[in-house]
Order: sequence, then structure tokens, then C-alpha cells
Amino acid sequence: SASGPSSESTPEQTRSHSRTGMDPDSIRRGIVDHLRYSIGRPAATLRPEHYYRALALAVRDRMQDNRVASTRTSLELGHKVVCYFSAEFLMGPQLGVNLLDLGIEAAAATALAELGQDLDEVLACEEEPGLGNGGLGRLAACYLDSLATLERPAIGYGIRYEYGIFDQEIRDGWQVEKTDNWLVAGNPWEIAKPDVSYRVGWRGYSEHYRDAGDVDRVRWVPGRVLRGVAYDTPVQGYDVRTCNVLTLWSAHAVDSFALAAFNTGDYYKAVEDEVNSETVTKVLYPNDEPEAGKRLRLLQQYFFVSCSLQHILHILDDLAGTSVRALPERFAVQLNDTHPSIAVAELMRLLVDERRLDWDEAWAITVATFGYTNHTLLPEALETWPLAMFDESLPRHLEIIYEINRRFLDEVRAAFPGDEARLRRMSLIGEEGGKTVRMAHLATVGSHAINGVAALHTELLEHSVLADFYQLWPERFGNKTNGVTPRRFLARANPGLRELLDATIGPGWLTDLDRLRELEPFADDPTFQRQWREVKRGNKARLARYVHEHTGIELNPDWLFDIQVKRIHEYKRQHLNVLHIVTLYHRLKQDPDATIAPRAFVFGGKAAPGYFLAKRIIKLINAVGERVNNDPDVNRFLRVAFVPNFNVQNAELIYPAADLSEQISTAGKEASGTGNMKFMMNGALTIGTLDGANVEIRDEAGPENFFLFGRTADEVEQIKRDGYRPADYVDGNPELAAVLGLIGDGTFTHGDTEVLRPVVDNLYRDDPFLVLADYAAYLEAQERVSAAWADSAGWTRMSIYNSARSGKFSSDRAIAEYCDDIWDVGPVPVPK
Ligand code: H2P
Repeated sequence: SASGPSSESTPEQTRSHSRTGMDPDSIRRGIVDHLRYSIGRPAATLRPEHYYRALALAVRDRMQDNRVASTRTSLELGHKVVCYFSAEFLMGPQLGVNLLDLGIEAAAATALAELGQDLDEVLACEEEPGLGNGGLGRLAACYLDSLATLERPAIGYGIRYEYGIFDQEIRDGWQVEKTDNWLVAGNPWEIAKPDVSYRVGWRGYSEHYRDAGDVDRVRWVPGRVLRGVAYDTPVQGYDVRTCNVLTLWSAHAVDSFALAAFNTGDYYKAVEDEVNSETVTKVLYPNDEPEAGKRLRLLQQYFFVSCSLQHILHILDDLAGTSVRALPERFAVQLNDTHPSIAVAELMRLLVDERRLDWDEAWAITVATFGYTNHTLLPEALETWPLAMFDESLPRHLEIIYEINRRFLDEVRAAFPGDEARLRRMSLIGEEGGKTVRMAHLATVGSHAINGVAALHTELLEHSVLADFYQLWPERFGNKTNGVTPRRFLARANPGLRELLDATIGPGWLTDLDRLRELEPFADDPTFQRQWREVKRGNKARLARYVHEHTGIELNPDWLFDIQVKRIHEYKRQHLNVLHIVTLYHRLKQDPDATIAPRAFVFGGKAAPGYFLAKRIIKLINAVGERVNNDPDVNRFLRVAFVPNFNVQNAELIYPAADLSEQISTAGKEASGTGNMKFMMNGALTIGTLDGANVEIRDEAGPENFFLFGRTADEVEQIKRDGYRPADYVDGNPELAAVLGLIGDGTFTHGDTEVLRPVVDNLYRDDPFLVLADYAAYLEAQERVSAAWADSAGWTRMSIYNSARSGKFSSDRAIAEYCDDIWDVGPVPVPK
């Protein structure tokens, strides 16, 4: 089933190359062919969405040629392959970036025009695959882009969820969740591979036996079996031949089971089995959900990890003469957070039970193969599974985890004799609040490299959450600051800036983002400044049109655009942003003569359906917005818009339109952030805390081009240790008291004093993320922002410096570091 090395190209293949030419004529022929043979609709009924599918298929054909060449090159030359295991890939719309990567944007536009179609209209038809919650899934997608662009052989492995992250609607200010039927109209990018299929067990028991050589062995007898089928999506690199692949697994019933039931006459039982199996890849779980659905989530994780590892071993088997012992020389497997960490136990099972390696050898292979990236320090987000449930679901894996733990704790004992507390802290089995399996510990113990995602985050990881592990194996830890792809978030999202950059510093910056530094000499040049502002204004007008269309709210593109988009979470502190807005509202109402620099506040983001306070925060934003936008005393200075259904598609309109980027999480809580980088590249200035990658953004941009405020991570900890009393901050600050009063007294909710009460009470009584402790400093920083905005040339200079110094935050830099320091994978150019 694995694509083996193919021989020289056949005459058919040679012909197919001309069929997949890159000129407008060949592309037009490709579209026409697909309209006829793949879509099969009468010409009179063709609409833009049909042209979208036909063009997507024609583009995919061209990528497939590159894909075949890439596989052949890396397999023939025996190169090592990166396998990125992630429960989420938030890929976003594919057509636009694929055209960019292949260098055929203009050719496709011409081809469509000849067929009477408009490229932008056709692009807008794409339904984006929302197979991720936020930053973590989008990071995985950026990394696939950079791996291909840097010509590193790579496979992304994940889950083909039938329903991705829910679609968000806003009704009466509340979030309403709608299922995301992204596959309904078909997905032209994927290729189903029913022959690439593996069995995955579940439940049952393990059986001890002696093999032919009289060695004690264990085999797992699963109580249930399902089947995973591969769906491949090609991942094209920019301006190179390399085309990698994203393999997503879909769950199905095992045919023979269904057949057996059918033969005994129980047809409905057979169908039901199919239905049950398919639920495994039915839906993506939102972040921050309490307990619900845990068992199915564990099965999802195990399912995709098992299919992926079996696939990898299968590829090894297919490579003549390559033993499973060569696994770490041929494959580097990265665990994106703890979601795929069951892979450590599953690889041990495959090697020891199925391939019959002895434990020590299998363990050495496992540790050499895996790397683990941690994405969060929040205790509630570090996965643990109740032991009883784990045992029932994966009994053999629990035995293996016990054995890993026994040997591991012996090692700890030898290094730290007599330190019982340390053993308890480090064990793979947690004892507090009922026994659990600690997945972060399993991932850490099973990996030769462990990394955080920003300098501060890695340091905190080493000194808090994983401190004991860092003391045992300091050499295994390292930092890999996140990055984002400039292809999507600069070139595609900001065509005006792309053109200006090409004209000013010449081509080449898109794959060498440090070259943006060449903009610095133009930072004070009045002509360039004017061009820069024109681009920004165009982007703001574009977003304003979108906002008007989707919310009815009118934003003036000459105002300061102050934007916060990300998942809604207390630690990200959207409510701190709202306190600033309400403060301005209050000041304007108090003093009819007051004037302020006009601002448009834009929010976007989804709340987990079961996260009560996050949903109230959405209501709060919309309630304040409704009042502000309709009050003539204030709407000359303030507007507030909540963009519904924040996703990759509208993100591409939002980042380039920002003047100010809100990165205001409680210090020590945001592991990195990646939106902060997308804003910076597009010339926004940041108002932010010393949290996550903000620290590095400020270092790069220069402190004079960044609005810093708030307690540091150390200070936050100190305040908590001393016993934080939020009410003290209210008592000491009459303006803050008035602002909370307005939120609680029904001013924004038509007199209803209950709706927003939970938000106010939470802040006043508990405030776990120190919103009130940072309020005064935040207001002061916002005043610095307003003062800076008043000086248009000064602001423009700062904006230019931010873009110019954003090179570090390209995912190309991040991926080059992973390749050098963790994966040991070099470039493998595929001949053109
Ligand atoms: C998470 C972290 C971010 C980080 C991202 C990628 C889980 O994303 O919280 O700080 O940048 O992973 O490493 P998010 O909150 O956006 O869902």
C-alpha cells in the first residue's frame, strides 16, 4: 500500500506532463476536462462553485505530478522523513495558496477569464476544512507548508473529522454553534486510498504465551476492531518541486465483522457496527471542554496514532532490506502536544508484541524516534486519563505503560536516591484525585527531545511543569519558538503589501523573510510612508466591507483599528480589552466635551460550547458593542464589532487590517501565540504583556516600537502566593469600580442585571487571571497608544519597523531549527 519507488517515467506519464502544463491554455483545458469528466454537469447549469471544483482538481493534478516525483526522489535516495503527528491540522482554504506555490495565479485568472469566470469569486467558493481549534492546529498547517518549501520530505498524520470545529453564529449577542458540514460539497483536494487501510483494536484483554523459541510473549486480544482508511492531501512547497502529503485517517467498520453478522441474519446489527465505528472520526473536540466524551477522544487519539505507526512500519517493510531497527534513521516522529502521546506505548507494543524485539532494543528505538512539543502550561490542559477507563479501553497499553514506568522510576531512584516525593511527582501514574495516566509524562519519557514553543514558555516548562524531568535530562530540552507561514499570512492575505515589497526590495523575501530588514532605510521616507499607509487603508476598507456585510456595523477605515482575534478564554483576557472600552465609554458620557482619537475595536474567536464564562464574555463584547455603536454621544469615537465565525478565511482579511494587535494574556499563561506574529508581519503594533512570544516580538521590533504593560510571570506568581484580593483593586480605583458597576447594572443589557453578573462576580471575587491587577497599567499603555497614533509619520515608522523585523517569526526559521536540532533532516531537492 505504501507508494514504492517507481521506475522511469512511462510514455503516459510524459504525455500527462503536457496535460498538466502551467500556461493559461493548459489550465483552461484542465478546467474544461474536469467540468466534463469529473463534475459532469450540463454547461448551462455551471456556477462558480463548479468552476472552483474543476480548477481545484486541475491544480491537484499538477501537484500530483510533483508528489510522485517527490516520493520517488526521497525513497530512492533513502532520505529520512519527518512525520508530524497532530490531532489537528487547521489548513484553511487551499486553492489560493496552491496557485501561489505553483506560480500560476495569473495563468489561472486568465484561464478562468476566458471561461467567463472571476478568480476571486471562484476562490470564495471554497469551504475551509476546520480541523482544529486554534493556534495549535494552525501551527501544524504552517509547519507542513514550511517543510515542503524547505524541500524536507514529510508526512502530516492526523484525523479526517467529518465535522470540524463548529460554525459560530451570533444571535442576540450570544454564540450559537452550528455543525460544520465541510465535506457536504465534496473535498477536491483529498484522494481516498481505500487500499491504505489498517486495523485498530480496542478493549479486550492480553494473553501471555510462549512462542516457538520458548520465549514469554504477550498478545493483545482486542474486544473490538475497526479499520482506518487513508485520505491523502498533497502539500505543495513554494517555488519548488517538493510536494509532501497530509494523510488523514477515517474510521470504518471491519468488513468481515459486518459480513459475519449479516450471515447470521442480523443485518441491522451489521449496519449498527458500521455506524458505531464511524463515530470515532465523526467530530473534532473543542478545547476546554469539561469531562464529556472523554472515552471517545482517547479512542480518536489511539486510532490515528495506531494507523500512522502501522503505515510507517509498512513503508519500512516495503523498502527492501530495511529492518525495523532502522526506524529512527528513516523516520522522525514529532508529537504535537500530548494528543498523540499514546504513540509511545503503541510503538512499544508493535515492536515488542508484534515484531518480537526485546524490550531494551524496542525502547531505544522508540526514544530515538519521538520528539515531543509541549504547547501549554495550564494544568487543566495537560491531558490525563482515568486509570479505570484507560484499562478498559487499552488494557495492553496500560501494561506497557506500567513497565515503562517501573524501569523509568528505577532510573529516577538511581539518580535521586531516597527522594520519594520526586518519584511520586514524576510517575506516569498520578495519584491525586483518583489514579490517572499522565500523558505529558509518557510523552516526555518516550522522547529524545522535548521542546516548548517560545523562549519564556520553554524556561517555565523547565522550571515548573517539567522541572523534575529537566533536572534528570537537561540535554533533552530545548526551545523552538513558533513561526507562521508568510506565504499565506503575508503574500496571500496582503496582496497590496506583497506588491509594495516586491517593488521596494525586489523578489526573494517570501522564502527569506529576514530580507524584510531591507525596508528599514525606507522607514522615514515620506513617499514610502504614503504607499505604506495606502496599503493599510485599503486593507482596513476591505475588512470594513466584510464586517458591514456580516454584522451591519459600519467601521471607518481612517480610525485606529484595534483588534483581538483568538479563542475566547479567560487567560487571553478579552474582558480586559472590554474594560478599556467601557472606561472610554464612561469618560465620554461623563464629559460631553471630551474627545478621543477614534477607534474601531474588532473581536473574533470561538468559545468552547461548554465553557460558561467564555460564552458570557462573547455576550459582554456584543452587549457593549450594541450600546456603544448606537449611542450618538460615543459612536463618533468608538465602534465595536464582533466578527462571527473567526476562521482561517476571514483571518486573512483581519490581520492585514490591524493597526494595533491585542496580545494581553496574563504573563506566564500563553505558551507562545502565533496571531501576534501574523499581525506583526502585516505592520500592526502590539500592545502586550511579557508573555509567550510577545517577549521575542518586542526584542526584535525594539522596545520603542511595542506597547508593553502588566505584571511579569514572576510577579503574577508572587501576587498569587501573597493571596490575591481583586476587590482591593476595585476599592482603590473609583473609575474601575464605576466601569464594573456599568457592566453589572444593566447599562449594556437593556436593564437586565443578571446576564453579565457572572463576569463581574468572577472578576470581583476570584479573578484567576489578574484582569483587575493589570487594569490600570493597561489603561496607561492604551493612552500611550493614542498619543503615538496622533503622530501619523511616527506611527507609520513603527509599523514599518514591525514588519521589517518580523523575519524571525517565519515558520521557515522554526522548521529549519526543528530539522537541524531534533529531526536531523536535510533538504532533498526534487529535480524540475
Ligand atoms: C496553543 C497555545 C498557544 C500556542 C499554540 C501553538 C495551544 O494554541 O495556547 O500559545 O501559540 O498552541 O503552539 P491556542 O491557544 O491558540 O489554541
